[in-house]
Amino acid sequence: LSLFEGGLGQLGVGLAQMLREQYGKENVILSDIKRPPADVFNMGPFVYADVLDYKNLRELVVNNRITWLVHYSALLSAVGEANVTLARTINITGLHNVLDLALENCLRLFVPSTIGAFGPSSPRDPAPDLCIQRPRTIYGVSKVHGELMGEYLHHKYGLDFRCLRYPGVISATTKPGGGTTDYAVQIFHDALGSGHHECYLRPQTRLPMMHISDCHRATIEFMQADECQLSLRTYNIAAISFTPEEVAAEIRKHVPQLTVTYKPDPVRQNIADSWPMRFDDSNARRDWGWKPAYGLPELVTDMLDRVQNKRTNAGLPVS
Ligand code: VAH
Repeated sequence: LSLFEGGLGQLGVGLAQMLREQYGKENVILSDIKRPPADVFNMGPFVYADVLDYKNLRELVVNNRITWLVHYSALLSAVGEANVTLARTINITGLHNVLDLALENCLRLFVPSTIGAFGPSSPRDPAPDLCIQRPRTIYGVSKVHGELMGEYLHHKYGLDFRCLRYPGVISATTKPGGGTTDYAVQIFHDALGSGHHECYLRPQTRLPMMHISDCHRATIEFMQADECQLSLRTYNIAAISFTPEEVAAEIRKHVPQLTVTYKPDPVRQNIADSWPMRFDDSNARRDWGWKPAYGLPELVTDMLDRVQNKRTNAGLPVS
């Protein structure tokens, strides 16, 4: 039985849906501190859970005989830089609550990390699993701390801690959470809406990215891997790596009228310039068979279809 907290962010609902298809609706509990939309509420069990309220989390784990915890609560890169104290509290104190809970109840724990766990002194093209990590955001610092704490508790107490460093995740029906890669979602909505995208990164800013379906499948395959397969507890996973001008050019093959202007936002440009341009995920491919399905053409085709469907269902004009 798994409990997701931070379940109403960009990733929680879709992953819960996939796990429910495999393990049954009642065996996956989604939680967050916000009221869920009706369709999410009707999808399966949803409860209130605040990652800062240890007693609330412990009651949920005990009363529902939870065995897996998926920890999706975090403030992402850009929003964290605007709320450093809150980001430190949620991303570090919240993480420690989840780690203590996992130890106390012998839970298996999945915690995502990110390309943001690397910094300007890390190898950038590609960044391997094991290298210098001196990130320059509170988000990145908190995620490196999460990796180190999880691995320490695994080696000292045998905690089944599992962590994947996600690239920027591209989704059609859920909003990204205020990060630096969010432009790569917005550009699809703009292409089919106004036809114009104002990009807050420079045209040649290369970042690792991944279709949300690949992200969910990687997470499930990793959670299902036998422990004896894992030579690491934290893995990079990669799929594609593109720049704003490359994704715009690919979209224009379907939406020729798309125009893009570039107005770099210093905060997010500096963050992006400190992150890897590509990931080396050879350990994930070798240890537990990771293999992405969506390249850039497939991602663009799928995203345009899904965003167009979403616009049609919302009664918006076809561009
Ligand atoms: C961010 N989308 O931009 C998140 C993610 C890899 C990027 O961590 O902060």
